[in-house]
Amino acid sequence: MPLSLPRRTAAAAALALAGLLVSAAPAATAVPTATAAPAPALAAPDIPIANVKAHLTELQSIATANGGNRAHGRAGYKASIDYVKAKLDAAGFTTSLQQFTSSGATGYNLIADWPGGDPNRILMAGAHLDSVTSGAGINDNGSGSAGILETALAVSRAQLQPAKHLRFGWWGAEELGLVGSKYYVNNLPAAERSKISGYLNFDMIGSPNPGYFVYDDDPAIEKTFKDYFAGLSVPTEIETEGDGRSDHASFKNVGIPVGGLFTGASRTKSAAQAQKWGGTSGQAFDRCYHSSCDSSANINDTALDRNSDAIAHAIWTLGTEPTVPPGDFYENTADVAIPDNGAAVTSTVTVSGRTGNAPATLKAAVDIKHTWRGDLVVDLLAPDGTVYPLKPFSSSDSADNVVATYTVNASSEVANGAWKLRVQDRAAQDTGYIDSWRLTF
Ligand code: DTR
Ligand code: ZN
Ligand code: ZN
Ligand code: CA
Repeated sequence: MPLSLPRRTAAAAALALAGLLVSAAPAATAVPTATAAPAPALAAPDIPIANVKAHLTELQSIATANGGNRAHGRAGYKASIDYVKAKLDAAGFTTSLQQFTSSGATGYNLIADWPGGDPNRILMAGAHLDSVTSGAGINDNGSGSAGILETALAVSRAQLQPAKHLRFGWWGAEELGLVGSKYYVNNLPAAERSKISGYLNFDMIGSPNPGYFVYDDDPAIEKTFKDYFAGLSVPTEIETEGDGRSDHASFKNVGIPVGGLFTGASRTKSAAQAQKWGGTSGQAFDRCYHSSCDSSANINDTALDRNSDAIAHAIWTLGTEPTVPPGDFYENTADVAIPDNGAAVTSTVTVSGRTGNAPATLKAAVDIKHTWRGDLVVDLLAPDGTVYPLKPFSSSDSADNVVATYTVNASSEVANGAWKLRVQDRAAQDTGYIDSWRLTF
């Protein structure tokens, strides 16, 4: 930091006196400059719980008429598939039945595509439709099957035209070991798998003594669900017993981002959980798990309603995300004055429309006008507050301006959110301002 006042500093001082130096302008919300500003997310409709329950009533009737179950290889399963398919055909979906054999019996997956959307960016939601042989499987998993069915019908009612292509799947033989979903994924060419931007799984979403669990796999999908429940002031927990225990595992095993919701099975609800969710502590989330009593009476309507609405929220939110090609950048060109030898200031870019985490080679290009740049400390702050130092203080660096591009490994950070450039002038006299900066993914 020099003894005399360099010409630039005097000029800056004059501007400051005249009040002409731009003050800390409000952080502009940056938008991807390579594409138009992202379209605002459309609000999902409420999913009528009565409609979801009507599907469960039908699945119960099917089980009752077919030996009391809807298990793989039994008449009740095929009747369940036929019921769901008929609803989707009538609603304008393109459906297909995929047959497979397991344990000597024919199994069926039902795939339903909603026409339109980017065929190279597919958002998929799925649920297994089969029950165990001991019962009707209304919570496990009529609940998930009915929740995505009614959401699909809501897409049709809304004639939704999302950016992504929407696909729904109802799996056979999950109870035999994820057989149907594994068959689907294994028979999907790699080029087709890579088009699936995310798979959402719903297996038991109406447990009678419910918990509200969110899968902690893909961070963007997880956040979408957690934000929804936060909007309801319903606390959630990370789903910890499910890895490998439902159909999302078939997709996760081939590298497709997954997420989902779960209201609990045979594990016992703790006192703390009962405190935040209600219900009965010391009792299983679903006392009828894999039992003959998993019937229409084995459903908590509030849990089923909230989770069905959460499914719709995720489909509308993730499905309508704009295309943000990789390598795009987000910038803020608002000038922000840096107080001489004073408090740190920040400039924010809000990243949206991305899924997953930031890259290991996230680039922060900064343009700071400032004499004797050694005065400055420059950091990048991730949306969760993690600090990535970019430039340290230097008592000897007398050059002007910081115009540089820094590469940071931000692969542990969720891409979407408010990223901040933080600058502090830690020595008296020389002053300046943030001119602009940008993040390139
Ligand atoms: N395996 C599922 C039920 C189940 C048990 N734990 C989890 C965790 C996440 C999803 C599902 C489950 C079944 O019996 O169908
Ligand atoms: Zn089961
Ligand atoms: Zn299940
Ligand atoms: Ca500027």
